Amino acid sequence: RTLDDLNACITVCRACPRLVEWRESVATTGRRASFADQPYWGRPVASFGDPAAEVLIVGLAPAANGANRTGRMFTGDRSGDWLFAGLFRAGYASQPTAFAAGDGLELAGVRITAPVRCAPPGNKPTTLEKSTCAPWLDRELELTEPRLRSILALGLIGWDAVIRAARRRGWGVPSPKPKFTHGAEAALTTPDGRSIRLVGSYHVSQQNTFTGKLTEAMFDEVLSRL
Ligand code: DU
Ligand code: SF4
Repeated sequence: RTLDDLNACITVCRACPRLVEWRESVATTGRRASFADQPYWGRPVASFGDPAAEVLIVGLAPAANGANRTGRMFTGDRSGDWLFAGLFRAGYASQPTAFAAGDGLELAGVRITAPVRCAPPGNKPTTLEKSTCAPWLDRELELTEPRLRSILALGLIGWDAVIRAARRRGWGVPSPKPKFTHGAEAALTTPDGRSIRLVGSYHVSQQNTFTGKLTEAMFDEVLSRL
């Protein structure tokens, strides 16, 4: 199995009834007026980026009118505009903008994934939905582990999902459990003794970037540690 096989499997997953309903209803009758003439993806969103990445970015879940529309992680909303601009400044992205799957954007050294692959109502997945989707993240870690050097968790949900997945994979996780905050760092250890650096950042959502809770300088500093 390759990362492409994994992505193919993910995009046809229907394991969470509430999320299947929501992702599809947004994509049909619930489109935002400004996108009403566009096709919506309306399915689970696959990981995006470099299959040989040394850095894995773990977000939260697709946005209803962002990745649930364009079919690509963080593509087509303000969070993504802000994230990809940062990845471009750091040299990971081939261009600073992202608007659709065919826009030419490529990531080098970075792969973007999420602990929940379907857009949840109010951006809030339930505990059951997080645990139902967790095996996809486990497989992502398994397949990227050989080259992985660091993981950037965007927000508390991503941070917790990575720690849980790391434990399930048999990685060493510091005890007590490392706490999430912006700039938090924890050393995870693979079974073959390699250290993987987990770094936390406030999520790149508008709530944080419009209010100045997360500034470009703060984000650039975190990216520089990956
Ligand atoms: O398998 P585990 O990592 O020990 O997680 C226990 C249980 O809680 C599992 O069903 C996942 C779920 N879970 C989660 O994955 N993420 C959360 O934020 C909260 C609960
Ligand atoms: Fe499947 Fe994950 Fe979507 Fe649930 S959230 S339907 S587990 S891809």
